[in-house]
Amino acid sequence: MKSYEKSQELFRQAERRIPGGVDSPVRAFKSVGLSPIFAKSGEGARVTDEDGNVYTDYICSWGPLILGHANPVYFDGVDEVIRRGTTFGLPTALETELAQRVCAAVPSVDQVRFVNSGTEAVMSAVRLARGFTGRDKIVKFEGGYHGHADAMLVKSGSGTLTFGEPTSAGVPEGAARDTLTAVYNDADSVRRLFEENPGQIAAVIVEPVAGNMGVVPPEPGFLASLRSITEDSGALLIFDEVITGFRVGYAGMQGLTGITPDITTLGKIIGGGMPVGAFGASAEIMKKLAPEGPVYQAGTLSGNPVAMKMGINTLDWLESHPEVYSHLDELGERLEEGLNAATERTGIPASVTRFGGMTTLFFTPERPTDFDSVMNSDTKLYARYFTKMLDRGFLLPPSQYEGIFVSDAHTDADVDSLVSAAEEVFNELLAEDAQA
Ligand code: HOZ
Repeated sequence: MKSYEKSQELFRQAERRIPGGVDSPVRAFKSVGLSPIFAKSGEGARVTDEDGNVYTDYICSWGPLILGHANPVYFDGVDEVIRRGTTFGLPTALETELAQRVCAAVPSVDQVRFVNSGTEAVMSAVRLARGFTGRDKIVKFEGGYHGHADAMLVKSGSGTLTFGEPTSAGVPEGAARDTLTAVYNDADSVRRLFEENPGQIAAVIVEPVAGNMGVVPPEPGFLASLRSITEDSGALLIFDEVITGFRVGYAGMQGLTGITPDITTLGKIIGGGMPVGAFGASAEIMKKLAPEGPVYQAGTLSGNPVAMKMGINTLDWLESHPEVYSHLDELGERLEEGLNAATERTGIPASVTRFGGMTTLFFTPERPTDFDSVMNSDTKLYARYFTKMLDRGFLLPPSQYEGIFVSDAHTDADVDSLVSAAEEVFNELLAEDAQA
């Protein structure tokens, strides 16, 4: 058994001054019945905690670290940027440099504005959609998570789902009233909302690969239906590509599918591990934003030079190394096949979902396709699995409702050892249950 003593002491100290001891709820490890490990350092695919335990990391900061931890690529020239000054409250050339790269890569984006997080990106994109269309209602999907702005915390995923509050306390009725929810992978449920609310829906917002109720890929035709439903009714389609942007391919999910949304939100990878978000669209839509147009949006640290530089470094590497994407896909496929085989051999009631390098092992025999089927998962079994895997040196998401992320620093051998540890753990869990 590993010792987690130092992490536990740090957590006790943190709890005194930080609510729940953490700055983002999922990392509290509460849903897996543990206290969190405190990270000390990361290198490539490994994280070392404060007790000196080393793990192969399958959280990867929930997506930004596509090149692994502390890859020198992120840091090239960053020292110099820091020494010149970290924030000015004035534009810098680096913002335009990153904007040029994003606009060249992402089909729907002629212009982009940088913010500090995915939450901010979505909050601003929704306001922009409302300002552009003159309509108030927004359609989102059950189990879809788009950050923690009031209007998005309705039947949402990620931590809200993990802790059983998909519609958060503190969201005023007024803010939630204009948020309609549909069923992921069910275009008819969206059509019905448009029929019931004619001329009132400003936008449909969707994670083109759901990544915050566990990974749930879109069924064939689903995203295309959203495109035609929104087009037919004068509403905008927003792809929340905070996770999928520059991850499933250099042009994101819209590049892979050829389905072009009206507005795209981005984050994570475009900051190379620094806090960044962005939203972009056609020039026609973006000109509605202040100072050109009437939709207000601002931020003191937006377009921060250090974050811009790290984002530029990351995108430059990805653009010139397209093999990163095939590598992630191969790792994901190997993981999916390995876990499926282990599941079959042991008879553990589990199923695997995957898109590219994003995977979830759901403890339900039927592969989930939407929120309701995700909710069939045995979260207690997941918690036991998580604990045993952590002890074997595998850092998995501390919640059933999150995705496993691999990076370019992961290897086939990493994936194979995860799979064989998982099979060992499946057998242990089944043996324990047979004895109980
Ligand atoms: N699912 C979240 C990121 N998309 C997890 C982040 C967190 O809550 O810490």
